[in-house]
Amino acid sequence: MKALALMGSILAAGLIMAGCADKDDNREYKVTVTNLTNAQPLSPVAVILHGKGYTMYEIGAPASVALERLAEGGDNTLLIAEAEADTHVKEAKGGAGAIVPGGAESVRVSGDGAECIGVATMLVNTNDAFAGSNCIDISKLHEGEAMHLNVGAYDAGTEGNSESAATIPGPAGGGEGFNAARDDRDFVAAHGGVVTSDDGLAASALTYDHRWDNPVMRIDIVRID
Ligand SMILES: [Ca+2]
Ligand SMILES: [Ca+2]
Repeated sequence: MKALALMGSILAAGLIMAGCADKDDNREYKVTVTNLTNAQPLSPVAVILHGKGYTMYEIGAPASVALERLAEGGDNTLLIAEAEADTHVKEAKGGAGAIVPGGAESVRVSGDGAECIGVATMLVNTNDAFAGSNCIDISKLHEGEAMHLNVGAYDAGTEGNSESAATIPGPAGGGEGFNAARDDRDFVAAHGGVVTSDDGLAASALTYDHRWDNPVMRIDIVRID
């Protein structure tokens, strides 16, 4: 009986501890990004846990310089640094490296009171195509629950889609990344896709392999705490 009583008190203590953990406001999410393209490596992702007061980009509005740097050169550092300095952002993290076609990477972010997860990455064999979502609503995701969505490609609108080798930083071109000039329509919009040399754009460094059908990326989110 004594042993049983002791077990009972240990069990009770365990439940109380679990109860305390549930009241902890810190929430942790595992965000897995999967590259669904045929020949478009994705640049190191930016994953941002934030409230609705923060906006990474807006369809129809000019891209920030930070997004321009990511979309033209695959460089997420300014985007992450600016997000970290924003009071509406709980945590901003970069991926470990490029994600090859068919590959995936997981990034964990945590904080309390966030409503959204934002994700952005460049399709590196393009001028300024990126994929992502400004605000994936995670406010109703309970601990242990998962959600996923597929996303298409956007054109940052900050570089003309010449497809020339000199302007494509990915392995298909080996050319320039970010350039401060804005020789495009200067607003973010859905990407119409690449033309490629196989479809008559003689100066294009791209071929049929580099085309994509949307979606280009899958995002899986699991709330783990
Ligand atoms: Ca463009
Ligand atoms: Ca530019």
